[in-house]
Amino acid sequence: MFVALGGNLATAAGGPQQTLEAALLMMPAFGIRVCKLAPIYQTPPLSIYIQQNYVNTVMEVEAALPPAALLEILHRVETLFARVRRDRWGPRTLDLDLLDYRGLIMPAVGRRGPEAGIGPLPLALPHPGLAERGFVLLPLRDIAPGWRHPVTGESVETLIARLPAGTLQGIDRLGG
Ligand code: A4P
Ligand code: MG
Repeated sequence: MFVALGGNLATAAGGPQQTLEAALLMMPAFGIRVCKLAPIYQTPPLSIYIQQNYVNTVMEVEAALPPAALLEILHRVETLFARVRRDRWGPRTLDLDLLDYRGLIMPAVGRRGPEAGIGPLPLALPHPGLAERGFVLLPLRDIAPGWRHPVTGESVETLIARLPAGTLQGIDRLGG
């Protein structure tokens, strides 16, 4: 199971990188075991809104929870870090997306992206935006180079190679 972490606003824990690190430390208390963690990347915002750079990473987790319960817990952790849903794709303190739950396929219904409004959307797996996002695919490849998209069977390497030119520009691995 893979979870993407991202954020671009400060919290009581500190800047976005400190927030991600604090959220990671909290996982075991929620029954989520972090098996692998990719390096943290600084990434330019993908959005219709002008906003600060993000930090992004991906973790591999194990949890004895069905997918909806796992996502609910991830949302609870987001709330602990003062996540406020104001605009879809708007700035946020912490975003935890369930990328892949043991290859399970739950097709996305309804509209996605900024046009979708901020109301809740039904769980979709794998995460619908995954294949288009350099800031997800690069850290995913770091910890799971053999990963394949559950629907298309394409490797993470193939998906990265297919990203439109310029998508990876400005995505930098942070030291430490
Ligand atoms: N939802 C359904 N399936 C899932 C899933 N597999 N994982 C629901 C997570 N959530 C899922 O999510 C929207 C709704 O989708 C929720 O009801 C959730 O239960 P959200 O977190 O409330 O809203 P969002 O994150 O603003 O929207 P969305 O469409 O999930 O956007 P993304 O894909 O999270 O993109 N630029 C950079 N550089 N780095 C980023 O991390 N993130 C975004 C948001 C935009 N630009 C970015 C980044
Ligand atoms: Mg999200």
